[in-house]
Amino acid sequence: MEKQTGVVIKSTGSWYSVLTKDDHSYECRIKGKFRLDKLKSTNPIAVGDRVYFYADEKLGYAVIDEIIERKNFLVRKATNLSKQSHIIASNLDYAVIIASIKTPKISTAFIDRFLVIIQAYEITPVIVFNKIDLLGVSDKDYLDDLVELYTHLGYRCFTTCAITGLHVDELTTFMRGKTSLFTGQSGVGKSTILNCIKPGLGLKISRMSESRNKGKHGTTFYEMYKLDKNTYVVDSPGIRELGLYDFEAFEVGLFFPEFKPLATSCKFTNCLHLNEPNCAVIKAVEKGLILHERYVNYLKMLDDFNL
Ligand SMILES: Nc1nc2c(ncn2[C@@H]2O[C@H](COP(=O)(O)OP(=O)(O)O)[C@@H](O)[C@H]2O)c(=O)[nH]1
Ligand SMILES: [Mg+2]
Ligand SMILES: [Zn+2]
Repeated sequence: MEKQTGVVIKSTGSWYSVLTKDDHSYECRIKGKFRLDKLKSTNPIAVGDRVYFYADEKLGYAVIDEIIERKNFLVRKATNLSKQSHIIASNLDYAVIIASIKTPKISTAFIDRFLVIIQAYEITPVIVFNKIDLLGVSDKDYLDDLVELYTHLGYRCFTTCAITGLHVDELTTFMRGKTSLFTGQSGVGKSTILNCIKPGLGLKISRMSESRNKGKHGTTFYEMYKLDKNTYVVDSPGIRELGLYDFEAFEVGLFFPEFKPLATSCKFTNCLHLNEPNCAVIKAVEKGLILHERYVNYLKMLDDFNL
């Protein structure tokens, strides 16, 4: 039978749902010895992959036999101990981190880690502060400071309330024609925002009592949804999974935009800005030119390297 192309929107590990341009969905398997990865990944095909497939009449199901080269992909370590990677999703334009100031409480360490990792994979990070309806006056000031900080650093920020839909339309417009990954702590409102963007999507919303219980996830695996023609979004279980896979310690600072112009003034070329003499970054932190909290979050990331 004739080959068709489509995009992988769901994977169970043995079955893949492939959606064609005209919105037909096919349940596919992969060809016996299908291995294209030079990377040692545990999954040869991930959500977001564009593939060629054909319906095999003898087998009675469709078979994926070729993958179109990926523009980019996001990976995590398969398990803590293994050297193998697991591809989370591919061909992404944006990775959107959803955060709330309260319930759950915001973690700028999470956000800063996310920003570094996403940029390393050449995907554009975006920040959404949701649940702004819950904020009192001082919380609002804090939110304004965060938006100013991250906007100034060059990241696109949105502030939303997914319950009333406030400002969600701005995010919708921004995402149009692109493929985005949604991530963030459990309970921040990822599924609620998606249901708000596309009523009828019918994603399961976790009750607050559940979402406060860390580690419980309403979403258990990655699935891609078509929001409209050429607009896709992947809802992901949580940011905890994102790690510094295949990273060198000195590279972390390259993804802190406010460090970058200073790094050439450090005495050592591969300065880690830890405690080296004549470090321009440390000096800037001391002078208050770099936000102390950002620097602390940077140090937390370096902790992963057992220096
Ligand atoms: N007050 C308020 N609650 C929200 C908002 N967005 C989501 N929620 C609630 O937060 C809880 C978790 O939402 P959910 O979408 O399941 O979060 P997810 O785990 O990130 O997908 C649910 O009880 C939602 O009703 C918001 O903007 N304001
Ligand atoms: Mg969810
Ligand atoms: Zn330095």
